[in-house]
Amino acid sequence: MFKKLGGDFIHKIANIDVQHNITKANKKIANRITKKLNDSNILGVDFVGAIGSGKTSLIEELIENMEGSIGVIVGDVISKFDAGRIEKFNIPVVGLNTGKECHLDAHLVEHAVEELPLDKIDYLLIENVGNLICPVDFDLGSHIRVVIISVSEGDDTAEKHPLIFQSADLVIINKIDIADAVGADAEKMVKDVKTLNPNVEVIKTSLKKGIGLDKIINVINQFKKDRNLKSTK
Ligand SMILES: Nc1nc2c(ncn2[C@@H]2O[C@H](COP(=O)(O)OP(=O)(O)OP(=O)(O)O)[C@@H](O)[C@H]2O)c(=O)[nH]1
Ligand SMILES: [Mg+2]
Repeated sequence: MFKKLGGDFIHKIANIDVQHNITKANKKIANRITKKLNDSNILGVDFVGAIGSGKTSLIEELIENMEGSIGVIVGDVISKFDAGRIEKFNIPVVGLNTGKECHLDAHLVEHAVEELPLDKIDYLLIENVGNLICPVDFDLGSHIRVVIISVSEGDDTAEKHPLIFQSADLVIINKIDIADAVGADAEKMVKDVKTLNPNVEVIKTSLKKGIGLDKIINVINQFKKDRNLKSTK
C-alpha cells in the first residue's frame, strides 16, 4: 500500500516536470511570435472553443465585416475543410494539421507565421483545434484569446472547464437562436463565466442570424488600439 502511494507520487512529479519544460519552451517561442507581430503592427487573436461551437463561422464573419487586412492560420487535427472555407475569401491563409495533438502550439504557429505576408496584414486570426482543455497552457504568441462556446454543448460547459475561461480575454456564447430548442440557459452561461473570470467581456451571439457580431468587432478593435497597433495596410 505504502509502495503504491510512493509510486503514484513519483509518477505525478515526473509528469509535472515534463509538462513544465514543454510549456516553458513553448512560451519562449510564443514570445518571439508576439515580438514579430508587434513589429508588424498586427493584432494576433487565438480562437479556442469546443468542437463545432462556431470558430470557423466567426472567422468567416470577421473576414466579411471587419475593416483592415486579415490573415488566418487554421488548426485542425487532420482535415483541410476549414482552411478550404477560408481560402475562398482570397486572403492569406495557412492550414496546420496537428496529427494526434488536440491543440496548436507556438512551434507550429511560428512556422505558419513565416508563410504569411506580414507586411500586408492588420489582424492574424488563429483557429485552434476544437477543444476546451488542451489549449489552456499553450500560448501561441497572440495578443488575445477568444473562447467561443455554444449553447448546444450544454449550459454547464463553463463550470466543467474553468481553466480555459480563466485564460480568456473575450468569451462568446454562440447559437443563442437554438437555446430554447436544446434547453440551455444562456444567461446562466454568462453568469458562470463571470464567476470564473469577473473582468472578461461575455457576448451572446447567433452567427447564423448576425446577432452580436458588431460587439465582437468593437472589442477586437479596442484591443488593437489599446496595444497601439496601427492599421496601416
Ligand atoms: N444554429 C446555429 N448554428 C450555427 C451558428 N454558428 C455556427 N453554426 C453552425 O454550427 C456548425 C459548426 O460551425 P463551425 O463554424 O464549423 O464550428 P467550428 O467551431 O469551426 O467547428 P470545428 O472546427 O469542427 O471544431 C455549422 O453547421 C454552422 O453553420 C449559430 O449561431 N446558430
Ligand atoms: Mg472550424
